[in-house]
Amino acid sequence: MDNQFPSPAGSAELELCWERLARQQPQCGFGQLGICCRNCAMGPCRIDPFGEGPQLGVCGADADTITARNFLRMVAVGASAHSDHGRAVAETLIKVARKEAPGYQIRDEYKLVKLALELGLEPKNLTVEELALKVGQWAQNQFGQQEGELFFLRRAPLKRYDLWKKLGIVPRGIDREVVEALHRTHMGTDQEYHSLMSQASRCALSDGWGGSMIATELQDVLFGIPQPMVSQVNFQVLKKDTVNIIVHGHEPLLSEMIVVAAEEPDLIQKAREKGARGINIAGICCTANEILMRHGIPLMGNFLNQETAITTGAVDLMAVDIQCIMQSLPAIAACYHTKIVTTSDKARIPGAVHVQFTEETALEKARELVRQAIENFGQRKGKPVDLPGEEVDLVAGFSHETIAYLLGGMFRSSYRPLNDNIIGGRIRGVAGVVGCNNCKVEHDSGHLTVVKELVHNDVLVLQTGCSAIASARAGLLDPVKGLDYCGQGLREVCEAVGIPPVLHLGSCVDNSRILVAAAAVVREGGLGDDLSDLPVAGAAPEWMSEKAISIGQYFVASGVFTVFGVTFPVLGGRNLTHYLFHEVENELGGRWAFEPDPKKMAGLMLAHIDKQRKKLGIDKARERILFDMAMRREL
Ligand code: NFS
Ligand code: SF4
Repeated sequence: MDNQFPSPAGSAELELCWERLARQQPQCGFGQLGICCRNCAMGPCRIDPFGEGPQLGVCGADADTITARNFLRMVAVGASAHSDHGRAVAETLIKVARKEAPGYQIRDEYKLVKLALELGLEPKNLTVEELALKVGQWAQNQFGQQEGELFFLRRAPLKRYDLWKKLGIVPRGIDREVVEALHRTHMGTDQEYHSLMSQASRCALSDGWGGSMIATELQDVLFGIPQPMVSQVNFQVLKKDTVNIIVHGHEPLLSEMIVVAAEEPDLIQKAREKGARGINIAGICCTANEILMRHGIPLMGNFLNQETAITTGAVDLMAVDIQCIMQSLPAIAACYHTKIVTTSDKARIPGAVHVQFTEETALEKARELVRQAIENFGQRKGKPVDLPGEEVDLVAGFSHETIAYLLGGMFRSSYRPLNDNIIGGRIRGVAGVVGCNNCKVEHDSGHLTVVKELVHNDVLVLQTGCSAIASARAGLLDPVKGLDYCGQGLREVCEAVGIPPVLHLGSCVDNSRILVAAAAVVREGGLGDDLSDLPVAGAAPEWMSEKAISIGQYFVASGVFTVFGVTFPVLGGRNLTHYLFHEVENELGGRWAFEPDPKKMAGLMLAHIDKQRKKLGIDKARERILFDMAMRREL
């Protein structure tokens, strides 16, 4: 029997996800194609992809039904993860309004009032707390709403909204759509893949235009709309002579408080007494993105760095909250001095210390964690620390609001200049490149190939999640160095505005910012009257999470051409695959594609963008611009 737990540092037996992946080989082909079902006890059933063995499960379900049900379940899980995060933010806002959450405050009254007005609330005669309470309760009700439709859907262009209505996929309430998705996938319920996919759209829309959008909006109210700021990324953001705390996971609720606690003079003093120069915080995954966007806290890395961060030997404490946290962390940390602390009662890990976080005690708990880290710093003495690579500068903190402001200026903040540059051809189109790392792909290589190829071809790239961290590490978020990768047209625009060619919009729930920005571009005019008219495309080159599938589905249902790499979970259902890759475009205007080669992936996105430009009648403008440049060069 092989050793299941890594042995002390430096030993060849320390296993990380790549070794565990190797041990899993060969992985199940049925699972990869999505054609196994264990939804009832007459199974598990599997369909023979070669057509020789069984083509039906015991209940008679065929390959399309089985893959469609599995896909819908992925959407439901992804949507619930994002949305439960949104719910937690709404609950916090309510507690802040009731003064039950000391430590928190409403940082952005402007956004609160703007949101309240949009909701039709009357802010006059109300205190900030009273208004926050109303907005928080409104948000909470969006989750449990039984009838009607989610409010933020009306942020979409009218044509899109009408299409959703016509197709009957307007989400009623966030929780309701997730529950219905699970119900439909129960044995013997929905057994028609089109029907299952329409629920996939409805459930995914309740994520993108519902739970995720609520998370983003209310986090902006509580913690402030992100503003562009400079920060750093890589192993080197951990310091040999400071207490190093890593925050990892997704919600900013706890990490915001850790940031506050780490700046308190008495705790800094305590750290100094222990011989440290100070207290240093760095992030991993989306929690990292949240506090980067609002405080400039440096990024340690993305999903595939969570284990290697520990193996640097420099981490005194890693506080995790929810989602994308590997169960291996405590065992790896046991080989070092690192302490792993879980903080959410939704996410416990054997071997980790648990410090229960609540909004009421958040600041206190954050201080406790910082104290534990300081205490643990002493254990690091004399042990080797290895911080490879070098620090890379980045600019992050873009939001729908700041993009409009940067482009249009303080007094006439607008998307007009962006639209004009797209119409005029300097910017060929806009792409959202998002999502995870997957240890089946060389770390970050998928993201970087796609992003570099796009900016080289004058496509402005918007990013979130682990994908944004990948680009940060490669210098693409540097407004000066990033320009080296740009085509001439994009370069001119970025230089004029002073932005990098790759804009970091935040965590994965902040993909909702991309939806809002895209709707604003449509509203600005000149590029069609629906999201599906825009010269835009989406991609997740290294996806692994069910959340990514939910995001992909709401992009497609919002009219966006969306390409995923690595693998695609329904390939064993031939009709379903054909539907998602082709036919669905006739209904939704967007469609899925699968392309594991990142260079080809970028090619597909560019081809789609060019097709859209042609349909809009703006393909000639670009030719003219390029011709001009060639002529200029000749001169
Ligand atoms: Ni998104 Fe963020 Fe990263 Fe993937 Fe996980 S951290 S919410 S799921 S792995 S991008
Ligand atoms: Fe097999 Fe049907 Fe049961 Fe799935 S639901 S395990 S296909 S019998």
